[in-house]
Amino acid sequence: MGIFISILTFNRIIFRNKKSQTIKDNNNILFMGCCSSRKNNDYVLIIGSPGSGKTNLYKKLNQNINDQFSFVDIPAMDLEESIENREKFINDFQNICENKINKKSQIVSIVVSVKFERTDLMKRSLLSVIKYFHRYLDLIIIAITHFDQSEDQDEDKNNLKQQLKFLLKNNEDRIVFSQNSNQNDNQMCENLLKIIENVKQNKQEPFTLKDTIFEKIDETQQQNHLRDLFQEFNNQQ
Ligand SMILES: Nc1nc2c(ncn2[C@@H]2O[C@H](COP(=O)(O)OP(=O)(O)OP(=O)(O)O)[C@@H](O)[C@H]2O)c(=O)[nH]1
Ligand SMILES: [Mg+2]
Repeated sequence: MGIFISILTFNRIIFRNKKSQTIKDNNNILFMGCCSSRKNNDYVLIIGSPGSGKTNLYKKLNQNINDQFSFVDIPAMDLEESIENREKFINDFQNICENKINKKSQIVSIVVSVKFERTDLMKRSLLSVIKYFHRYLDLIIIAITHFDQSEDQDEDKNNLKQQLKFLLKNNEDRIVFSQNSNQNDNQMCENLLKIIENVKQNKQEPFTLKDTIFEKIDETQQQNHLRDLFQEFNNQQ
């Protein structure tokens, strides 16, 4: 079993190596995510499943929120679809974050967008994203998009807050509702802004890729890992 897991890890490292080589060979043309060109160094990532309303939300935030935060529209997260998608997302995400996290700037919050639909489907979509950030649950804010499709907004708001708060350490205050109607945009953005400020103030530790599946394995680590693997393999012979 130990060997099996090790071989899987080994394959993953090789695969990732190949991928980064290809990217390098392509004259460093990397997808960097869409990011507001503000001077502010506090970044807020917008992540979510394909078609969950990330770009729409990103545009609303840029129109309505002044210079406090810089938003980043992260490519769709669909890590279970195929190994190619997964590896591509990991590479892109590493590059985006490496670019954003430095001495002067930090990622203060992660907004996870989810489309308003059947609650079990929303839970599944949210879990498929949030599970990769379990170390940073305190930074997560849920944005429920397409809320114009709700027939009873007050009731749905209450129900969803109760049903989804388990993803936010029971803090239902970190859920916002977004819809296609200009008159509500300002209110929604102001609301979200207050939540982001709160999250930033209560932040325990800075966001890094360490101990997430997005952590970059450095060359020495890879070499050591390979050496250990071969040694283990030879000992079995
Ligand atoms: N009715 C309604 N439509 C929305 C809302 N938000 C987004 N849409 C529509 O849903 C579709 C997908 O929205 P996007 O913002 O492009 O979603 P995305 O998550 O960026 O999509 P990908 O980047 O492809 O993963 C678009 O046609 C939007 O116009 C909303 O709140 N209400
Ligand atoms: Mg998009």
